[in-house]
Amino acid sequence: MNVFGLQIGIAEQIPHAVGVAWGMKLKRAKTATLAMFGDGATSEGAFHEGANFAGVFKAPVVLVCQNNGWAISVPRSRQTASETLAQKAVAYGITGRLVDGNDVLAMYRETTAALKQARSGQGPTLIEAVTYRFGPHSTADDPQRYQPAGELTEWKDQRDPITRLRICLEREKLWDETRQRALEEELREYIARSITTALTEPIPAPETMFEQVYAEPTPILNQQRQELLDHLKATQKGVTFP
Ligand SMILES: Cc1ncc(C[n+]2csc(CCOP(=O)(O)OP(=O)(O)O)c2C)c(N)n1
Repeated sequence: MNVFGLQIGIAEQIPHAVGVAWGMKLKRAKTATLAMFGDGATSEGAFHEGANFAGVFKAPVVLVCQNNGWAISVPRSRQTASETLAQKAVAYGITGRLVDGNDVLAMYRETTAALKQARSGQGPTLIEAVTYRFGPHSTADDPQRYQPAGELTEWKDQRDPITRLRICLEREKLWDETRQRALEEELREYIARSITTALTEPIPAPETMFEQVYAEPTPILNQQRQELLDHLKATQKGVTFP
């Protein structure tokens, strides 16, 4: 699939994307990598190390910062004193682009251009996509405790990217209510079918979580794998679906 697993440590995916991009450059493959991260990630060391490395080695990478205004309860204003996040690109000698992240066509144009630039050996780009978080960060989060009243409503009512694209397409006579309803029905069925398929997948053996962590498992990893197998055997516990 050429897609990396999700990173839990904020910004860790950035050096990975830069490293893979540099590796592909060394192999003379005309390709590029793309990493996405939030505004909070720009305060992490991994972002700065990745961006610096990308600039020095002209790695074919596109860094897309989804600035949704919040890193859980930390507002963008407390994240950095920089006027924009895109301007951080200047210090690393890479292209910076400040884009309306709720404008689908603008994002498509800028991302395509950045990928083309990267693939043709012209260097990396940092795109700041300005947007807004439409829901809580997680099920443990309650934005009402920190979000200024009315801010979310303003973004939702006036800048929802899906509504904006729909209005644009309808104006161009490329979309209408009938097609919208048909698409929604098709997608509802697709999602229901996908959930059924996923739920009928066999449950993987617990020890498979140790696979594909490293090319060669480390002694500690092997030891932990054995401990898990012994534990499962001792407790006779099978794995049950939640
Ligand atoms: C290094 C690190 N510190 C803290 C956390 C806990 N944490 C998970 S998500 C998050 C906020 C992320 O905000 P942002 O980077 O803006 O991305 P968003 O979730 O808003 O897209 C935090 C602090 C973590 N996963 N990794």
